[in-house]
Amino acid sequence: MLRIKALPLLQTHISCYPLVAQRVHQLASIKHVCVLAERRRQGLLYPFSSLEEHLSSQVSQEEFKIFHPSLEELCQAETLFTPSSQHSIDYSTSAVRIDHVPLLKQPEVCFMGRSNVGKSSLIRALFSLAPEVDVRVSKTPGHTKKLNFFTVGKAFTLVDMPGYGHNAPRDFVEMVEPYLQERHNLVRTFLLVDGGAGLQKADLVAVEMCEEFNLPYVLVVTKIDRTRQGALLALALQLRDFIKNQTSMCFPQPLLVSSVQFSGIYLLRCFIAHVTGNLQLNAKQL
Ligand SMILES: Nc1nc2c(ncn2[C@@H]2O[C@H](COP(=O)(O)OP(=O)(O)O)[C@@H](O)[C@H]2O)c(=O)[nH]1
Ligand SMILES: [Mg+2]
Repeated sequence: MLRIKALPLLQTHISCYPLVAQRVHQLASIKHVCVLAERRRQGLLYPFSSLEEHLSSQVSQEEFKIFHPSLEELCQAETLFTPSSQHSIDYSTSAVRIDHVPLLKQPEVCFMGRSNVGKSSLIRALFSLAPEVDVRVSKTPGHTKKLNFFTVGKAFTLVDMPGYGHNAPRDFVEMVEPYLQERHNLVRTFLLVDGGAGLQKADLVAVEMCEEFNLPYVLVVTKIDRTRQGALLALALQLRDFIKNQTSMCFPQPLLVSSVQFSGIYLLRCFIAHVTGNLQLNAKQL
């Protein structure tokens, strides 16, 4: 028999949204994080804080705190991800050809990464306060080459890009490349990197493409719950140096997330709220 006490992170409750009784992750909302003990709370809200204690005081942590909004700002960002009668969050459409991409005015962010990097899981976690949003997961990873569009009220659109693999850059030609090149309302690209695998050849091809097209992008390290802290810290430092020395369009701070434990999800929501122009921050952050 399962003992609920032994599985606190998997505990869920039924949402109060009227039509469908979907499951909502226990930590979907920041208010559930705020009641946790300090150390755990900090680790969920600002994942780098769990790593910094392993860092020698001689090593600069500056780049990991460039984007460091207050708790209040994280809460404000959450309202954007919370549906209401005036603010619906929905899967909108999919485009299998570039000329099927919908014309939209609102700012857009897109998520790209290798198949299996945790893209769908991350988008689900971001939208976990709107559990009826259908984040489609392809049964055959990397097989469906389509762009999925999600609308967040009138505030912004989020695009789930087709996963790529060993065939990159060939994988990019039909959809990814033309989309990135032509999308005028695209304000930020999130490039996901598997925390266990680190930067792979296909990721480097994606980095090159963002650089070539002059697109502002951010590296997001996924599945951080799976990686030992020492290895994760080494990866975070390696990515920081990589960004500093080999890129010009990449945000200097890699963001760390776990869609299972929900670490970094609140910070990423806040980052999206800010770059789409929906949240002013007190301190100059970006
Ligand atoms: N432990 C852990 N597993 C994850 C996480 N995110 C995704 N996964 C797993 O990684 C696999 C691929 O995830 P998915 O979201 O389908 O990746 P996608 O192909 O990039 O959309 C699935 O088995 C997920 O359960 C995470 O944050 N932590
Ligand atoms: Mg997917």
